[in-house]
Amino acid sequence: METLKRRKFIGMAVAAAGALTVGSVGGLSLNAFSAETNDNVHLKPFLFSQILLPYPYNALEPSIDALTMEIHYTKHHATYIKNVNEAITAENLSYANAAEFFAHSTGMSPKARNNAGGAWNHNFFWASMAPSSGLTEGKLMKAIEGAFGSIDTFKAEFSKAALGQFGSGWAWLISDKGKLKIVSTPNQDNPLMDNVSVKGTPLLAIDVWEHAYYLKYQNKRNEYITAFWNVVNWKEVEKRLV
Ligand code: MN3
Repeated sequence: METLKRRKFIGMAVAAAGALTVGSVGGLSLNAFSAETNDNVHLKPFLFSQILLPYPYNALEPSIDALTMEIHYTKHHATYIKNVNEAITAENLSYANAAEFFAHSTGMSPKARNNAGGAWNHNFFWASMAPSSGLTEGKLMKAIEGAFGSIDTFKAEFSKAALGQFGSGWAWLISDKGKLKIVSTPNQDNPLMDNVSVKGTPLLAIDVWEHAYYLKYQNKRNEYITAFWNVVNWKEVEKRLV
């Protein structure tokens, strides 16, 4: 018993000494960190990365064909990611995240801005779709009905914006300080960029560049937009509504 107590005491003493050592080391590294911060040490800048496609290339058939998905993801999107990260390095762009990056898009080089938009927009677009769709009762349906009157009216107005976007671009459902709005943007611009006329939190997007539909739908953008409604990931859209 006596031996056990002594051992226990020794063990505690070692633990206490260990704690003290750790504390000292912690104190030292904290001081070192403060010094680094004061010297304005360059932090690693935010780089864009491509999300893993949340479903196989053929998962959205027949609405979106597998070959279009594969080329769109592996060629178009991958290239935007590669190019924006090249621009970030070459131009020494140092932002903490995508939101901060886009808040400074005015004055950026076309390479940085366009490819950043392409990188982010496609990640958002892939996650906006799913093999099985279906909008059920909930806060999203309420918000859409409140803003547009009905789901059908919303779909009609969103489709009109997508169809009416001249040339390449995107149509978006956004929340502008809690108010739902439909906007469209040219090229790879998005509603997070400080240069766009109506900014807001993106909730849903459709890519209306020809590369998004031409293999299957050719010039019939309207048929692609109609098919898009079959694969909208409403659960994801609802999650984005805060
Ligand atoms: Mn695209």
